[in-house]
Amino acid sequence: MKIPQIKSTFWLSLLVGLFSVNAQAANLTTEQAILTAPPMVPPPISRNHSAKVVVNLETREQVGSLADGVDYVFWSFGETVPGSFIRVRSGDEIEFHLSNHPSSKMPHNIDLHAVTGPGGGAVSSFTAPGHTSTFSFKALNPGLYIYHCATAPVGMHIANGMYGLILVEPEEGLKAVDREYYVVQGDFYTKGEYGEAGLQPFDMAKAIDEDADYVVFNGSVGSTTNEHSLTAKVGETVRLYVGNGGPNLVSSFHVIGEIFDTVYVEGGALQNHNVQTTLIPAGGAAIVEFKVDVPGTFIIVDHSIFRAFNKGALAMLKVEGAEDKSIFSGKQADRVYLPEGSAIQSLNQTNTVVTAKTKKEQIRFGQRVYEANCMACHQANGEGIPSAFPPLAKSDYLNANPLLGVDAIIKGLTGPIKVNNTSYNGVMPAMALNDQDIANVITFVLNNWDNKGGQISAEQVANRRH
Ligand code: HEC
Ligand SMILES: [Cu+2]
Repeated sequence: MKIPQIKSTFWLSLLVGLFSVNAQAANLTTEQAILTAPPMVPPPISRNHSAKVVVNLETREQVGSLADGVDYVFWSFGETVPGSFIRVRSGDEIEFHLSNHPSSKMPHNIDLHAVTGPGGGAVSSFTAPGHTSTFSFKALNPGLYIYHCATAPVGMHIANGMYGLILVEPEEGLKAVDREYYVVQGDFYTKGEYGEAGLQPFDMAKAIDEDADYVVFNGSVGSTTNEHSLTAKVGETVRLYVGNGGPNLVSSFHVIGEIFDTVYVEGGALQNHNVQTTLIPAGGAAIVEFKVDVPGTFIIVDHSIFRAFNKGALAMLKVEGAEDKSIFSGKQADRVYLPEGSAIQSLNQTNTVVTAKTKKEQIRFGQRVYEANCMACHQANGEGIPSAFPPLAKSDYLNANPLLGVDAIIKGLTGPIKVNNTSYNGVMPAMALNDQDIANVITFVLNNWDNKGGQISAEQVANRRH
């Protein structure tokens, strides 16, 4: 969710920040934190000394888009989900001002995992609508940390989008890279199922069951895809600051077609190398770095993979530049693969023709042929699979002329066809079945699933071969 707009409170809070007096930090220089909306990250810290850093963050409750046509009332830090990225340096003193917008219905607070102190700041920052709370803390431990709202019911505030990342750079800084991005995963629970249009209320029962309707990066399905993709150029090193707001699910974070050169495990000091997938717990984070060597679109997923393709946990990194065929060739050939002695061929080669004498026998033998050769695509009940394999059940295509079914088996079938008013344009491979088996399987199909009945003989099949 992103509602781009320059906050009028920004300049006011800048002034407050510059002139606020804090005795214990009197000998430190004071600066205003630069905050960014996802997927952007504030610039690296260049100073070599500690400072007093003033952070002004505002909580809001507002309608945003969770998916195409699906709206949701997000609760946020800084008008985005995840909230604004905060970047400080180990040893800094952070003077934190949390403002709760007057339009809010709920009080909010903030628990920063980078804080050493009770509740991570939660109690000190508890803020009613239309109020601002101030507290200070010293960033003692470098690392990448989640922050989140911790107002009761905590799960609900987090489920509505109240989380973000704070980076505490080590004193020596992080090594320079070409690109830095900010990505946070979160799971959402709505009254309607995935994709159900309209304004969807939060579903507490599903949240308790951990039965997520949406698992997304940066607050919505498609937040970081197509024209909103992350970008890089061949040869550059990309660093992703990745968090997981939860509330419930842990992330199997993976970039398809890349290997992480370095992972700062769990966002801490431990560096692992050559990692395919890194686990990011709810309320946790990781820093991943990789050099992009070849161009293309790299898909970022939660490799708990149904979440990626069915619940929204999919983002894109588009890399531009010259191909390097020595690293990745692209497809070099596509030939027909017909291994000798495969099951299909041996059916043809050995002369085990089962002669069925009656229609009843044909149907019985035909069922075996169907189960061995057709069921994988057309399904056990003959209903096919929408937009992939047409139905043989009640098929107007087959019933109009069963010999076209015979043709499909002998020669294969491709190109657009219409079955029961639905268009298909797939590929059915030719099947190396003998005449009797083909006669049997078509007879079986014709006498099942509300088809019109009838019988096809081996002779009829033989005639179609010429
Ligand atoms: C690999 C998947 C696959 C297998 C195996 C397969 N088919 Fe098909 N079949 C298709 C596809 C795809 C089409 C549609 C082709 C098109 O769009 O032109 C099709 C179309 C047909 C049609 C015409 C359309 C209709 O729905 O009536 C018939 C009849 C048919 N298949 C029968 C069979 C029989 C019988 C077998 C087993 C001997 C079989 N198929 C095996 C994929 C398959
Ligand atoms: Cu809250």
